Formats: sequence, C-alpha cells, structure tokens
Amino acid sequence: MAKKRKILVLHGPNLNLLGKRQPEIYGRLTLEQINRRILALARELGVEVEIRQSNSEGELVDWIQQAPKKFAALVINAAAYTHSSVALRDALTAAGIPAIEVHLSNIYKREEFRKRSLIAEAVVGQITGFGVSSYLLGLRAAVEAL
Ligand code: CA2
Repeated sequence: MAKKRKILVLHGPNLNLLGKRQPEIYGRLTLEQINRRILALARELGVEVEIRQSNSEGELVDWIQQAPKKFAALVINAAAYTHSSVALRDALTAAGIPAIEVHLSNIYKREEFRKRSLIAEAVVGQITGFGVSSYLLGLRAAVEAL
C-alpha cells in the first residue's frame, strides 16, 4: 500500500500491562485486544496500520523520526511520557506528519501532573477518556488528516 494510506500507531510505556492491573482506570482489554480492534477498523477504512509498543523513550523517538519515510500520519498514546518528554514533543514536531494524541483515561480528571501534556502542541488534536474508542476515534482523525 502507498505511504499515503499508511498509519503508525504507537503505544508508550507500561501499556503492555493493560488488562492485568487497574481495570477501573484503563479497562479490561489487553493491548493485544485493543490492537485487534484497531486493525479491524483500519481494514474497514481502507488504510494500513502498523502498531508498535515500547517502554523506552529513545526507541519511541527513533520510531517517530523514521515515521515520515513510511507513514503519512501517526496515532500516539505516549502514556507517562506525555507528561514529561520534551524529546517526544521535539520528535513529533520535527516529523512534520499529522499526529493524533490519544489516552484511554481522561487525563484531565486525574492527578494534577497528568493534566499537562508536553506533546499536545506538537499534535493535531487529543482524544482522551474513551477507553479503546480513543484509539478508534484517533485512527479516524488520522485518516481525515491524510
Ligand atoms: O490514559 C492513558 O492512556 C494514559 O496515557 C495511560 C498512562 C498514564 O501514565 C497517562 O497519564 C494516561 C499509563 C499507562 C500504563 O498502563 C497501565 C496499565 C495497567 C497497569 C499499569 C499501568
């Protein structure tokens, strides 16, 4: 598939633990189940999606830097790095392709430190608080941005 129909979905640190702990905040779906839903929607929308997860800030930065070569847009749940990472923000700005920020929980209804997203100014927009639907809405927004 041509690059213009390819979208990269990135999951940040600890999201590999989904479904095992804190279901009251993050829901009961595992990351694999979330990924299956994303891939099913991608098929419906006629786009190709590649999904990656990393606990490492540097690896996420590398993937974002390389993204424009292969992908037309990206969807990112930067998890805890949302609130701390100037490196991710700079990488998203430099990449120059549309990025959609997503969160399972509503980061504005939680602890004070979660209310600040350092990447927010580097993305097209943010979808927060809709569980797995945040990713699905994020994918739809990324397709709109293509
Ligand atoms: O709501 C979201 O999607 C978050 O990005 C999730 C991050 C959190 O740091 C952000 O503030 C909001 C945490 C992901 C870790 O998920 C876990 C899942 C199960 C058990 C422990 C952590």
